[in-house]
Amino acid sequence: MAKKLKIGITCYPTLGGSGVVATELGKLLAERGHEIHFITHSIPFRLGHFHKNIFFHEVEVNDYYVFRYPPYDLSLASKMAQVAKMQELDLLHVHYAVPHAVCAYIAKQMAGDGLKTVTTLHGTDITVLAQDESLKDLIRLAINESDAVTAVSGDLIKETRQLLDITAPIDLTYNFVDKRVYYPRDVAALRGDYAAPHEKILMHISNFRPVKRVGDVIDIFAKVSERLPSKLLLVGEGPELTKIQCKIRSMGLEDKVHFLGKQEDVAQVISLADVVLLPSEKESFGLVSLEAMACGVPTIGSNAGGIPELVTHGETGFLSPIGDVDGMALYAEKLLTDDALHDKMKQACIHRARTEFCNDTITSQYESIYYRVLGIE
Ligand code: GMT
Repeated sequence: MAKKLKIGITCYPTLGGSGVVATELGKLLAERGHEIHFITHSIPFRLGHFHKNIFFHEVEVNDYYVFRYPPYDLSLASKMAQVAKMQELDLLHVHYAVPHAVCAYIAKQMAGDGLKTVTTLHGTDITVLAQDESLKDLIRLAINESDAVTAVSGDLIKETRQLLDITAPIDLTYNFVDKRVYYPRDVAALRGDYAAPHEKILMHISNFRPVKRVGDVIDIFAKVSERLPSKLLLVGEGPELTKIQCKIRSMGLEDKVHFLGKQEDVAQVISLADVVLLPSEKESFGLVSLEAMACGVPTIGSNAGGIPELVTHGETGFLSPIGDVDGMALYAEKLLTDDALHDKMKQACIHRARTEFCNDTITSQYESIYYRVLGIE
């Protein structure tokens, strides 16, 4: 039997797909008997129930009055090293390069070479932050000093190599969904709260940041709703939300759009949708689209970044160039007016999510990376 490991995990615990992936991975590894130590500023929001193999170590920041910016990164690095020594961790697995991979590098200097580090790149840590000249060299150093680096799509691997001249191997570890949680839920009783029986439901879920192009979501929906009785459900919140609310009002769509805000039970919410819209400007993977896929909901979106590795055009959704709202609206209309096509895509979505992006497969991939860096066959 392979050795059970002691693994420290650091991520953004309260937001974003990277935090979700890190937390879910930690839970799955704990189920396999590994001891998981989350080292973050807050308890990860998807952590859920007590598990005997999961521990949480809170990073407390020193906010002495001379600091204009309390140094979270230094406190994190120091906590990582402390936990590594006290708990005799085998490795640290950090999600999102900035600052986590840099902190892991410092922690390794403090804890000693026996501590291995694995960095998972999630997207904007490369596609946005590595474009910033003030961070670029630091991100390159942190990547080069990691014992293994993984990225969530082939496209992100390509972009990392191009932007940072990285030549070391980068493992591909796609995002995954837990098929025990993400499956088509029976939401017949709920659906009536949002749409009449003859209306279709389009949905968008995101952090409402500019890269998500939520304005395109509204434009696509406006075109679809002219031709087809339909409702739009917007889930999540973020900096663009107020602008989007104003746009909806100025287009006279307020009676057709529901804002659901942040939701915990994403599988239940997504199961309400007939289609999910993801017209992003940048998207290294698009976890929400995978969550939808697992619940039998096709995606219509852009072909940005890693989305085409997830959504097979014509089989599990339709993709158009970034900004092509006319094309996306036409695809939505085609899908939503053809029940046979919708049903075929729904089945293809469930099959693809359960086979290609299944929790068991991807957890095993991460496990083999850990054993590889530790020199355990
Ligand atoms: O911008 C976001 O959507 C948040 C960001 C994050 O750090 O959580 O998401 C990134 O990581 C996700 C998990 O790997 C990916 O599914 C998202 O595609 C990626 N976002 C972008 O690349 C914009």
